[in-house]
Amino acid sequence: MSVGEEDVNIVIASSAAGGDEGNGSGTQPSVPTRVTAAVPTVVSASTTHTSGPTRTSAPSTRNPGPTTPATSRASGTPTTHTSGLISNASHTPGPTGTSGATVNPTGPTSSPSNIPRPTGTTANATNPTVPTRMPAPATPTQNPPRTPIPTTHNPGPVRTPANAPRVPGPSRTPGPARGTPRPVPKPDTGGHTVNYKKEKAFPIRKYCVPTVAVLLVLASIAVISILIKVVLDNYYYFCVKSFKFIPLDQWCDGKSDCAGDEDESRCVQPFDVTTNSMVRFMEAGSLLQLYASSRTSWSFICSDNWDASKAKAVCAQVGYYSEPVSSSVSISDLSTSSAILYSTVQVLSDQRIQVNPLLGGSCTSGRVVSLSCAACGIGHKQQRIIGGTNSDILRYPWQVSLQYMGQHICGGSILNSRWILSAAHCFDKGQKQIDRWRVQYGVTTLTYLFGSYVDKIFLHSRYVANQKPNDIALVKLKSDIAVSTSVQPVCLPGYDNQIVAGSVLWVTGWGHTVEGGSALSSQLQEVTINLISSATCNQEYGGQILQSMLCAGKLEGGSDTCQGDSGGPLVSLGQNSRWDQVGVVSWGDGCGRPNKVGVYTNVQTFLNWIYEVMKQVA
Ligand code: 4AZ
Repeated sequence: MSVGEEDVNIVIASSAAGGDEGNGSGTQPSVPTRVTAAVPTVVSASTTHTSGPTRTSAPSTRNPGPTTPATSRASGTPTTHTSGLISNASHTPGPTGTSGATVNPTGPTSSPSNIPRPTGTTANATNPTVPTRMPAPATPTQNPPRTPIPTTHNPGPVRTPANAPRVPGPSRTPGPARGTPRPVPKPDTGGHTVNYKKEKAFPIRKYCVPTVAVLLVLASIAVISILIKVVLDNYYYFCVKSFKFIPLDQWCDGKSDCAGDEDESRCVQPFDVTTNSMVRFMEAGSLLQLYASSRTSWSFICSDNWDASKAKAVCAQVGYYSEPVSSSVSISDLSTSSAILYSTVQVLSDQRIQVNPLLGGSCTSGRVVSLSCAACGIGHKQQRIIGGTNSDILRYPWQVSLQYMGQHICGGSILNSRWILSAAHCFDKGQKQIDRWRVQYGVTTLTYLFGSYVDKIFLHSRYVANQKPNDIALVKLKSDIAVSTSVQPVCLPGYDNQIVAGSVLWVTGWGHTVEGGSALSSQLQEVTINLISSATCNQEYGGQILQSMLCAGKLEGGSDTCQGDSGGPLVSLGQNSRWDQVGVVSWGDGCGRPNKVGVYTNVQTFLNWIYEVMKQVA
């Protein structure tokens, strides 16, 4: 989207009864916990071990024996103990709040000094009943792994750390063998036994080398597989039934190359509509009108005997299957001057509807039906800041990104939980394979993960590739979209919706922000533009502007759509304060050039095609 200066405008969308394609609709609006570089809690009390327990707060049965150098991992300076925490120049204590006990590598030793434990540190070294020594999360190089010495001991002989040269003690009991359960610690009984466990060096050669080799082989296989898949995906299609590859350009080329037409079965296809919908909606009040063939005319539907089942049946006729909302409007409030006819509706056993003319035009209730087949057009707040270019999906929750093989190709809009409206030319460049398309919705910033799968894609049957007319497409999703604040359908305009030249319109997309640019916008953009009369537009475009197209932009240039915006919605604030999609981004001469405004598919002229496709393909 190319964006220039924007005006602040209020939308005035006028509505008047007028001729159209014979049908139409409008539906009612609707910390991460900062891993605080764990301030090392170093309690540097340099209490050397002395004989006899002096602590009362955590009665330890451990009577320190003669002090042994802290460990071989330490500097060799005497270990200093505090209440449960050992502080030592080379011993990096655990971070505050860490519950790993900081222990004296020489074994649990009570300290005579009652230095308070640092806040938040759960030190259990002082607890004689907790012999397991959990190494504090210190740097491994500083604190090599040590095997806990599970046995508690009382005034014992000189204790030697497990990984220091062992000095035979008078009554050393060997520690438990590797892998054997740790003995349940018993309270010290005053014995002098110290258990040691000798740590074996990890046999790096034995285990690491083969493991690394296996990992390398697996990684190589994965890389090669990915490469093969990428090559195949880009150049070949695999026919599952006939178990063969065909060149990619034969997939979805209109000719069968695989058994059972497999290569032609899941492709973008034209859809020819030959029937006329018998349902339409006025823009004002979303008043329902049905075509009574017996009278060969459209009539309002009298509220007499109207109920939810009738509302559902009527909405199914235009391809809407969610819960409709209906209300009634007094006939006296109708602002139409044409001869008004009233009918009632009957639902047939096959759920089709039958329109019954009311004899004499009488309607007992004096009210007619207003019907919304979807809670649509509930979008951005109307008191909006004009001029900003960065937008938010909450403002335009119907905006979607159509993606092919993980690339954003076009915009689109949500009509209901299954259907997306877009432009036919989005599927021009060989992007015909349905299974490679994804629809991304509910996002402000373009993302490519978890898009919805596509079931079918239909182009208007009179659209010709690389030509401008009938540039409209419908995408049917494989599963329902769940509506939320960031995912909402847009309304289709009423059959009689009229927007006059100068009306303010909004268009959104992730397209280029500079003509000829190479990058999409990662954040959804919006731009405010005005409806330009077809007469004015045709002067610039040499008569190419048809009734089925709309022109919108700024004649001075600067505010426009661009590559990547195609298929996206041009919306107006319609009557009933709901957002109607009046256009689909289609084409234009460059982006944002003066007197070369954007050209849009006129949605109103395709209401019948949209309704019939959604109804027939349901
Ligand atoms: C495009 O290439 C495109 N300025 C879309 C819109 C416009 C131009 C190009 C209108 O998809």
